[in-house]
Amino acid sequence: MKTTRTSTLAAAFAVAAAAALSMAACKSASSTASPAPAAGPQARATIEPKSGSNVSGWATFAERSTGGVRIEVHIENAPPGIHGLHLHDKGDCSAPDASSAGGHFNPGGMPHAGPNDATRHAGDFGNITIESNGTGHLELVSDLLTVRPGPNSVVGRAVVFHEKEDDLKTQPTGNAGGRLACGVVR
Ligand SMILES: [Cu+2]
Ligand SMILES: [Zn+2]
Repeated sequence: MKTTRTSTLAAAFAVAAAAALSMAACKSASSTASPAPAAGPQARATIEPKSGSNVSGWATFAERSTGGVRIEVHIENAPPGIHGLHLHDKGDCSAPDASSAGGHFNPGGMPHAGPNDATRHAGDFGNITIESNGTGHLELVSDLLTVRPGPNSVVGRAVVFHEKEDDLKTQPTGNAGGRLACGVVR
């Protein structure tokens, strides 16, 4: 009886000690971490159907306090599979085939490539995978873009969703085919 009680107490103490330790860990972590960064400049695009498709969606751009832009893209009603997705030079989606958006945004005068290549168009977001239900989601961070005004700003450009997969090497388009949807970044 006495042994059982002692071990129960010991267990209770161990739990309390662990809780105190984890609280202490939390406290020291929060006191040494830098405060949450204030929200930086943000921009957004509403992606609309082009070339007779039903594809729609949105894209958001958030400038990080540590540099670079966090990009999130959501696509709906698209053909399942892999599709090229880029930021194009001109914020003009008025043409029925979105040709008005121009070529890939390329302020650095680089060759076309993939989003993980050091040398690439700033607008090279690579590909987005569309699931069998017609939706797709893409998240990436780019160190070649800003949201605030400047030569690399995303504002006044256009997000374009393509018919085919971007092969990440064919110049200057990645051979991604037609433009199924387009949205101006504002
Ligand atoms: Cu494109
Ligand atoms: Zn490109």
